[in-house]
Amino acid sequence: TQTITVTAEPTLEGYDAEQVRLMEERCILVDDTDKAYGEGSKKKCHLMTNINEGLLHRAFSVFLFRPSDGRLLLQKRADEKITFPTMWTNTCCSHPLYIKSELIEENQQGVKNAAIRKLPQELGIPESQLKPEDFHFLTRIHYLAPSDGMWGEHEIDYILFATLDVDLDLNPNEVSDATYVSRDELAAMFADPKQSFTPWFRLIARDLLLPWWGEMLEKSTAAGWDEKAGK
Ligand code: DMA
Ligand code: MN
Repeated sequence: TQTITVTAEPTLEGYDAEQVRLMEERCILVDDTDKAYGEGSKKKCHLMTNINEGLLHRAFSVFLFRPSDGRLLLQKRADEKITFPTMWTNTCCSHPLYIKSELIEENQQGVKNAAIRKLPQELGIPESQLKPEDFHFLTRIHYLAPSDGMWGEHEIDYILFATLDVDLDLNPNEVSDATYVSRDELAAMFADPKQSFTPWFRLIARDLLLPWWGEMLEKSTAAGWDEKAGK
C-alpha cells in the first residue's frame, strides 16, 4: 500500500464555469498495476503537485474509424478545456467514474460504458449509435505528461478502437473542430509545425497507430478485433 498526500488548493478562478464544474467528477484512483483503490476528484487527479507524489488514475482513449474509407476521426480540444486546450487529439478521451457501471473490469466493460457516456457529451453522437460490443480493447498504457505547469496527466489509459458510422453534433465547450484523416493525412499533420497535438496522441500514434494502421483497421471491422486477437 502507498500513502499519497493530496492537495486541492490552487484556485480554479478564471477558467470556464462548465469545465470547473466537471473538475468535481469522481475519478478512479489506481496503483501502478491498475488495481483500483479509491476515488479522487478530477481536480486532485490533474494537479501536478499530486501527480509528483505519485497519484495515478484510470482513463480511456477512443479511436473511431469511418467504415467507408478507413479514416480516423480527430477532434480539436476547445479553448475552454483546463488541460491541453486547443490541441488536436484522437476521437475522444476521458475517465471512467467511480460508479458501479464504470468500475466493471470484466471485458473492460467499465471504460466502454464511460466511452458511451462521453462520445455523446463531447461529439453529440447519438447514444443509440453506440454499443459496448463495437469497442475493441487494444492495450493499456501508463503515462505522465505535464500540461501547463499547474495541471497534467498521469494515467493508466485504456485504448479502445471502433469502426462505426456516426452522426456528429459538436459540443463547443469540449470540441472546437473535428475531421476525418487517412494515415498519410495524419502523418502530414504531425509534420506541420503549425499544428499542436496532445502528448498522449503523439505517443500512441508513433508507437501504435502509424505503424499498425492497416492491421488495426482490418481487425476492428469484419470478423472483429477480439476474435482475431484470440481473446
Ligand atoms: C483525459 O481526457 C483522458 C486522457 C486519456 C488524456 P480529457 O482531458 O479529454 O478528459 P475530459 O474530457 O473528461 O475532460
Ligand atoms: Mn486524466
